[in-house]
Amino acid sequence: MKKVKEKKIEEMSIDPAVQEILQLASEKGYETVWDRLNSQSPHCKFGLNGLCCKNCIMGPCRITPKTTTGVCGAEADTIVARNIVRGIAAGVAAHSDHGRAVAILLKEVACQENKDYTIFDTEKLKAVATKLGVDTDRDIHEIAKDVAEIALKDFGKQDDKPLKFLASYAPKKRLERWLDLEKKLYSETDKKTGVIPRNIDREVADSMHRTTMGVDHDPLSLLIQGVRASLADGWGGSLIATELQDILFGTPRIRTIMANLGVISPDHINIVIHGHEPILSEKVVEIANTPDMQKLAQEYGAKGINVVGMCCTGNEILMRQGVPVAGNELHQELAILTGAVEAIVVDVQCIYPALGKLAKCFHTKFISTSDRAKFPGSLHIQFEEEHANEVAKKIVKTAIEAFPKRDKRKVHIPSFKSEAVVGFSNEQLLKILGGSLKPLVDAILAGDIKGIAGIVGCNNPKVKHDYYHVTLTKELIKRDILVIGTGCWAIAAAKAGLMRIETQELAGERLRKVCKALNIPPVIHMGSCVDCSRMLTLAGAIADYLEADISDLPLVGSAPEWTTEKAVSIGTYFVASGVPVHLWPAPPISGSPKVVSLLTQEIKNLLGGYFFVEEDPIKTVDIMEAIIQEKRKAL
Ligand code: SF4
Ligand code: MSK
Repeated sequence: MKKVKEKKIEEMSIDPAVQEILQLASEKGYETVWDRLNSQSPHCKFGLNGLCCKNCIMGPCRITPKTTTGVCGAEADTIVARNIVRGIAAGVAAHSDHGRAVAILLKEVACQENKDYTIFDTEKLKAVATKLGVDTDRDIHEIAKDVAEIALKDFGKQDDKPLKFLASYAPKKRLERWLDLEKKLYSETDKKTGVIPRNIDREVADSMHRTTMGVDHDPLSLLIQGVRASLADGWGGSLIATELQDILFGTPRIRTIMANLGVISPDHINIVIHGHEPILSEKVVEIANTPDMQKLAQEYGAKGINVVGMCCTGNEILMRQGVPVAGNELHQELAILTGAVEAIVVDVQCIYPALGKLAKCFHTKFISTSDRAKFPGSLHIQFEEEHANEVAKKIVKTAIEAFPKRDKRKVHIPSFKSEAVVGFSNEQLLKILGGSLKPLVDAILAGDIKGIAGIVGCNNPKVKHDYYHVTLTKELIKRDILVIGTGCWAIAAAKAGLMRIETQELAGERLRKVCKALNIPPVIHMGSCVDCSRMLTLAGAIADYLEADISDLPLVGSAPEWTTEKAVSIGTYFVASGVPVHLWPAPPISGSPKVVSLLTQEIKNLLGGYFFVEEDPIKTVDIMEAIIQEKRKAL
């Protein structure tokens, strides 16, 4: 196979801290994700086009112009649709399992079976309870128990009614549209099918069931189930995770943090927390900051303990505790390569198994903590919520004990770090707006805010790291389009300095005026991947305020450097909620013109949202602006 040309370091990332460490890795011979991508390239075309099926052992089957069906007779359309639905189901499962863990913890705290955590934000608890129709004129623990039970029921109920969280949070016109679509689908297909999720786990199971060999072969029916599963994520599992985490750990409020590898301290014991679930990271931050642990760190010769975040668990503790963030997805190996990390502590999702081998080249302890996520080469310290304080202490002590083994000759910490204003929960936004959405809606109606773009998702070494995130963001604000977002995009924007108040100067005149009046940057950090639900509920609130549907609003979405199956689920639930969504790299569907047409065109008539694919970020913004202008005509 033809070997691909190795990329130059400046083609790999726009981040100077990343370039500096990649230079070091290249000189010292450490392998990174970019090297492994190079070894895997060029990728198999069947996989890239979605034309490979291994759903039964008569296969694996590949579709070519000569062999147009698999052994069972499945055609390209079926195979491509099945593959994408399986990806969505995996993404839904990941986000929703996260939400389930939080719901279980809330119930344990409510029943006072777990004393290591408390109900931190009673105001948020009452707000969530009111939305769900729970009586709030009672003891706080009783309210929390009912809220947790409703959440858990959304994972396990067996009736066909909509998820309670979806029914309570989705805007009125959107709910009506989904119900109308169900009626249409019932009559047209004469069979029970629909887009409204009934039970989060069931939608994952249904998606897996119908994509096994010999079940559902109709691409539309398959994709409709993909939509239903994705909605069980956005208006179900992810929403539950966000809302209940706010109750347990506090609703984010505005604060200033620092972002990039420069937050790693040469004099402190550095603990990087990476993954997704704040249940673990909140505790590690809390315990590391206790006088006992700080004193112990000093006894070992360090100035103290410096906890920093990475990826979405980084976003969680940054939003709630102001913990600095060392980077996004592609920084995880680079943090170890600074030689100054005593422990990289991980829970679930987006963690490269390569960390095990790399950590062994340094004094770094690679600590896994979830029974769901074990890694070759990791030190496993099982996190148990009921003994959270004890386990967190053990983790922090393990990091402290690694400090004397740090090899000073290997320490190389790039100095780059940027300030960022973060913590924009919907509650905070509302507060900034004076308690009502009116100023925001008025600014949209007047055209001072031309539209809102939500950017989400990962990094992907196939594209220049952070380049798409940053270019898209700068170009959008220049055109008076407010940018909000989550996940690794949010960290990219923070590192690039785009979340500073001074970024107002990069915005178009009209957007700048609004941001100055509100004293906010034009680039808004809304949290972790599950917090995409904050963007959904914000869109829903604007829609309800205007008595409109989300699809009537000048909103667009993008996942311009996406990697994970979770991003497919996120993109799909935004489309299913009425928002056009841009993707780059292209998803693996090009092997079926039928599926491409369903997801980029026909779905628009069904749900109002649709996907589009574009590599060039400026052309992408042209398309986004055209969509926004079109929607504005009907406002
Ligand atoms: Fe091949 Fe059909 Fe089995 Fe897929 S399900 S591997 S297409 S025989
Ligand atoms: S962490 S899902 S790489 S955004 Fe949520 Fe980043 Fe994507 Fe993971």
